[in-house]
Amino acid sequence: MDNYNTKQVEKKWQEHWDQNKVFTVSETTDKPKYYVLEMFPYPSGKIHMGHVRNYSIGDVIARYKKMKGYNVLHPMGWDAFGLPAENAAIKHGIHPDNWTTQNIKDMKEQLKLLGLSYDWDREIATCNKDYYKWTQWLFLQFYKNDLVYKKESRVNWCPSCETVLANEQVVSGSCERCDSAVGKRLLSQWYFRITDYADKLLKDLDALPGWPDKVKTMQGNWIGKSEGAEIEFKIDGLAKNIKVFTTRPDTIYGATYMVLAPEHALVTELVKNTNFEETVNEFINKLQHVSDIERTSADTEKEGVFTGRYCINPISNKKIPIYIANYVLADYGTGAIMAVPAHDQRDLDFARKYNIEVIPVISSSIDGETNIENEAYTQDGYMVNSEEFNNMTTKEAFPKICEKIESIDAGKVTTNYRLRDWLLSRQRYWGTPIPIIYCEKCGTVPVEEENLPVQLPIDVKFTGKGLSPLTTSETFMNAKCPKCGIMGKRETDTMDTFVDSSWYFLRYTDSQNDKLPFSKEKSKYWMGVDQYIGGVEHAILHLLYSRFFTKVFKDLDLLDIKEPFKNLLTQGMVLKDGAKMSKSKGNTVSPEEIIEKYGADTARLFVLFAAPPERDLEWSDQGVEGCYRFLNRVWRLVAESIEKDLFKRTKEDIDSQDKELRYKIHSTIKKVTEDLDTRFNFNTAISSIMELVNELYKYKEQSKILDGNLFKNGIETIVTLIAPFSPHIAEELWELIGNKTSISNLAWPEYERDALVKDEIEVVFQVNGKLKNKVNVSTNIDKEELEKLALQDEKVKLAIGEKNVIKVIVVPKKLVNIVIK
Ligand code: ANZ
Ligand code: ZN
Repeated sequence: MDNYNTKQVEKKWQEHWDQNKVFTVSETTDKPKYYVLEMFPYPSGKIHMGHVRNYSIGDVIARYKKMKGYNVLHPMGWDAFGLPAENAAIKHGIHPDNWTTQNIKDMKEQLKLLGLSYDWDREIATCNKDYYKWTQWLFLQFYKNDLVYKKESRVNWCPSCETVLANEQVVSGSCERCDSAVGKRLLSQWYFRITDYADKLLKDLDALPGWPDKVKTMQGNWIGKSEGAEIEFKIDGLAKNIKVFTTRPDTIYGATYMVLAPEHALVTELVKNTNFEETVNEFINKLQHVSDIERTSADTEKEGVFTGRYCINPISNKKIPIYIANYVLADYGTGAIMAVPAHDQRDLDFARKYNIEVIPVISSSIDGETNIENEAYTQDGYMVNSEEFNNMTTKEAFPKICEKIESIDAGKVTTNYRLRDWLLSRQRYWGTPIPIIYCEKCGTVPVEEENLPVQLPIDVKFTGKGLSPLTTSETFMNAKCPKCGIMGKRETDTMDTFVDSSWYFLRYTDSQNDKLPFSKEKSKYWMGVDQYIGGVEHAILHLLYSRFFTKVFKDLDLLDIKEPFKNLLTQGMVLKDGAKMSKSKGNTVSPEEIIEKYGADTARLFVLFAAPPERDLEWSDQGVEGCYRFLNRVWRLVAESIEKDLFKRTKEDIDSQDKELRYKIHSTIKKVTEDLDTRFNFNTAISSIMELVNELYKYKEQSKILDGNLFKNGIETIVTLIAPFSPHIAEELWELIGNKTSISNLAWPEYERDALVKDEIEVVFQVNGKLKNKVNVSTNIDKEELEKLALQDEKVKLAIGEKNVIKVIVVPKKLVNIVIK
């Protein structure tokens, strides 16, 4: 038999899987379904080790579940719209379409080298017309149901990408993509009404036991539900009220000033034609270019100016000054707060700076001790300085004060969310065009469904400056109004690529459908995704948006489920020398080179063996070498067995070595099955397979007479168990052993219970608690016999010597301890 030739073996089986459509699936089956999905890649042109890890994890699960008898859907596609293609166009003059198509082709070839069990017939690319047509169609359904709207607002603007960004794409004040400082601009933009679903998105996190807690916590914090009250304060000398949002109505007697966000609609009116107008306007201008994140960061100094106005606390009737300040944001709550410096640190910092009164209204003890210096008291406690509410606990006072506020018509209990509506429009070319036409007569008019897709034109100029490149295309810009027929102008913004990726998992269930984005029947059969795998960097945006889309689709009767992903696995990063592999750090290892040198089976085995999937994985050349040696060792074991015809050897009686081996075979099946089933402990599964390989070598070399049947069973077990991890070599060895069916279509082995019952067990003999010997005894041995055996043991006898036996303690099946003196 030949040596292990990775290239030959891997090519042969990749072609075999392709030609025989081994991983093509349909709904017509009597098996239970299993949908395993890895987050689809952006087609940058080259796969990296992070991809190899992500897809290897998915592939083990897919192949294992198939062998376990499931009808497995395992698809792959391309998140193909986005900025890099457009930047390449600007820089190198290549059309984004050509650039993307070529990259997809290249990356697909690289993925194929890994031998992943994808149903390539379902491949999608979000930049293809037959995909984005349906993204547009879905947009129209949102539009019809008032779930998408256009509004003018101050939005995050990246000066370098020349586009707006969603809040989610601003990372500590900088653009997520290019790291430039993000500013604010007043623009008219499209929004999805995701806030309508805030409560559902939060509540249903409880229905996701298969998600990591940390991801659920992150989503929960992002949605940011706060329960509190809206309270109206009358403005002194102006027939207007200011509404504040507070989570602490119980502190209302301690409100010593009021703060409006500088952008609050009432600010201009408050200071108009007063001495304060100038300073207030100056302050507003100064803040214009400071991002919200900077403004509210804990280490930013609290700053503000007095408006010259006062308002009246509706409960205490106290007159308090009105300020504007950097730390109050326009688009949270009502954009105004009652400031309680004694019990809120931000307010205290501000009050100390501007010499504003501090009134404690909560004490940590019932006797009314309060002492506020520079640290606010933010815990619960007992009410003080609060008239009829004094001496109540804060918990008791909270609802009572709310009741009072409601009874005098000064406000109501409310819930507030940190989540904002999702800004989806981008001033970019390489994205899904928004199917809207602006007509002078009819206003904003949606494109009719039968006229979809609104195609991206080819005749655009990429200058990298100014408006969306779509404005440079005459053919695109001018379009007839669907309502009245006169010439109108098309919307030139395109959609955020997160829109494309919020429903791709549904398209896979029905990727050829030309009547609908997906049919109800097919999505009903396959959804939800049984196992979703991807990076934790998508813990908020992508997952939240996909959940939102799924819930909307259910409400629009397009779908039957309320959550898209039943189980989520967030894989760790691939590190080299302790840092995340990245081009900029220059510490990458090329998957292609590793495959070239060792083969895909080794590459896969290494990334699965080196760490549990959720943990970070440190790259190790020795580790890769080790996996390669292991596969060679398996290969040689099979090769020798075939050459020496070992499987044909027969044996009359089974001896203890046979029994041991049989035990090992079946306990390995049990262990690997459990590791794959419940915990995805691929690394420990692989190490138990390695142990079994060692045992078989030992058996081959040391057994007096080799039992050919048992030995073959051991070898076949190894080959079957490694199939999900290193499928090419498994297929090849399986065939060499003489099997006709592809191992990919084989059933996963079941362990035999009786093989796991050892009829001999090891017991320990001790003298005065010290270990003297370990012996194997029959499981049926009784107490007296065990005691006799211990006392006759040579090593025990030696330890007793001339001394007297005082007592013998027997723990059946475990130990005998002999006490001597
Ligand atoms: C009075 C008060 C007293 C407050 C106290 C807190 C502690 P979360 O939990 O994040 O919802 N707030 C309200 N709107 C704001 C805005 N637009 N910009 C900045 N701060 C704002 O926090 C709600 C609390 O944050 C509110 O409750 C309000 O301050 C402040 F001892 O009101 B509180
Ligand atoms: Zn019209």
